[in-house]
Amino acid sequence: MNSEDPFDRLIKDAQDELTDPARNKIVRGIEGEAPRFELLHNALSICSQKVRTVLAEKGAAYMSREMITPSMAGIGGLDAMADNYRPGFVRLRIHAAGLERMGRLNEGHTLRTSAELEGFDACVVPLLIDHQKRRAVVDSVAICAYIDAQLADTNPLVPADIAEDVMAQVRRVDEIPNPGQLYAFHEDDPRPEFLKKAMDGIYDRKCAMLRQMIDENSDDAELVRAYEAKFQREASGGKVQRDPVFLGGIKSEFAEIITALNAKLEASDGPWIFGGDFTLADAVWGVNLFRIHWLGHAYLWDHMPRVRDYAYRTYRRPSIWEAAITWPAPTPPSPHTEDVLAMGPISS
Ligand SMILES: N[C@@H](CCC(=O)N[C@@H](CS)C(=O)NCC(=O)O)C(=O)O
Repeated sequence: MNSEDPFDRLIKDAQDELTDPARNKIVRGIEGEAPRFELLHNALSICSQKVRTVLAEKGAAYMSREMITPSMAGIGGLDAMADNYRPGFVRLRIHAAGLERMGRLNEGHTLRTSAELEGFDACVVPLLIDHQKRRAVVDSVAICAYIDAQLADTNPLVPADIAEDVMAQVRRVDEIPNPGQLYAFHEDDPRPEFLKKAMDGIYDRKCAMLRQMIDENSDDAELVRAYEAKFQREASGGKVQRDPVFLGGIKSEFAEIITALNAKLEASDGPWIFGGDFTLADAVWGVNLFRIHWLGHAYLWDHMPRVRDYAYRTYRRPSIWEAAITWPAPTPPSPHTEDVLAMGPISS
């Protein structure tokens, strides 16, 4: 690493913000070898869980840098600045995104995280660094596809003959309004109590942190532009977090999403969405179904045994088990998924 090189400098600045040794560790490393990949991520973030799942499917070693996001701070009762708002991290994301994406910054919030639908958010996890190719990659859809393409010889998750169909499913999952379940206060809200507590007032806390970052970095126009957009986005999130009409729409959307998944599984001639082979579509569905389940919404597939069996099959896939379900971090267990934890993974 050369501290004069702009890319190395950006990486070093981001790394220097993440110094807690307990949150920096090498996963699947080989003694004496620096891993090719480095992941800046968070335990609870499903976008991070998808990327960790792909790395696990590939058996890839990586440097894991776990970051504290506002939700994580809320759950852990921490009064800390979110790592994903720190300048070094945000500058690295801006660099990775490039001019085109920075031209479409995300300023609204419809309680979803798809960059395709909402624009680019410079202040979120995950981010992958490929030290061999000297590239930083952002957005979980792009990162998952990138890892699969780079490690094409091991366990292909986007097989060439069905690549378009697999990626269409991956994008479909990316569009699911997950924050509409995680952050929002619905009628008959099934979320675990610790989560309701953590999410109460979260958008105000996010806005206060972003205001602080805007003030502290007023000499960097690009950074301020990214923070301002994020501030607008989080302020709009706060406006719909308890809006019963808006949330009614999200609830119906989830029911439609699961019905569509059921139809997709019905059309499959194997245990996975595209037949006998586990693909990236199954990896992202598994992670997302577990999140829905963990939040208390598995009733959505009570009358769809095909979805229920598929959900458990994905949970017990060793990669998902490791990357999303039992990833060691202060993510409290949910009463809704106690039965899953009692099961254990199944080797494929
Ligand atoms: N489209 C992005 C979305 C990333 C995203 O929204 N990450 C969330 C966690 S899943 C996050 O970092 N939230 C923290 C915040 O908004 O402060 C991706 O897929 O990587």
